[in-house]
Amino acid sequence: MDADYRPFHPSPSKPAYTPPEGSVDAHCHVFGPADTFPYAPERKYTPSDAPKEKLFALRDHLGFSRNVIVQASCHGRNNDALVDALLAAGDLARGVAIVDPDISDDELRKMDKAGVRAVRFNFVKRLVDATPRDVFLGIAERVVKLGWHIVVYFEAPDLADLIPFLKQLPGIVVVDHMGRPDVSKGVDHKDFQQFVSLLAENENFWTKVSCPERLTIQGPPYDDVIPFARLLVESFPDRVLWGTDWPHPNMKSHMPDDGMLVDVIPRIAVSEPAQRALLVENPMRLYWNKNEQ
Ligand code: 0GY
Repeated sequence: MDADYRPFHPSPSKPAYTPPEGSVDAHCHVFGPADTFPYAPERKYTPSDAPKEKLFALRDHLGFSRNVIVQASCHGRNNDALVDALLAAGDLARGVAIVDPDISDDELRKMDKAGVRAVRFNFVKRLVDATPRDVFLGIAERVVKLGWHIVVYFEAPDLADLIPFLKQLPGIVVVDHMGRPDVSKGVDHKDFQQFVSLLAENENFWTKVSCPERLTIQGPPYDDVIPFARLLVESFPDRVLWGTDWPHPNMKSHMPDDGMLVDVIPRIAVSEPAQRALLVENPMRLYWNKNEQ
């Protein structure tokens, strides 16, 4: 683990909010353990191990039923830890992989069988070396044939440049962490409004209303992030997902208490139908191909 790396919270509180039956944590990771699943040589950070058993225990502790486990940059394009977790979880988890452009159809099929339903394209410069956009497009065209979708991670200043590329992607495109707005600028700022317009004008775009702990300037209980997430939930109720982002890689300011993150949910999805859509119906439709729980 890097010297300045913060491990996940050792004993998250029990949330006051009870998620609806069948809720999905749609953005979380597994890391290592490194002696079984070594970190990628090209990684930009070395986390503390965050194995599947800990993730599944957190899921139960928080009152969730399922996970969508997202491949993180520290494991590069080797999805073994992800696939191992998916196989252990059975029907209770789905996965988002990061793949090589020359991955074989056979390997893609194996991942599909294990529960992978998407690939992730990462544009965050501190996390990855750049991949040419035509390489990403080639991967996208292959995986949509399997019924998979695309997850993208970028930061707000890069959105304007990325929009033409994002619009070329086939199928559903899910944007991580609300496109990482600068919350000090407010929801009416042109940068966030550009993101809102992207979703308004392109019905294949979804977003995760996640990561208040990463976006906040004020800190917990994350009052400064609530208006951003709430606006998205209210504008696009059937295209939003929520996730813990456990084990919260690269947090510099503080390590969140996952119970407190769950307590943000009723502040961003105020009504019971909005909470059911966010936590159950939307992720079940996208990752389990089911209209209802
Ligand atoms: C997240 C956020 C981060 C890291 C990664 O792939 C990754 O390493 O996604 C980050 O550092 O912002 O969603 O886990």
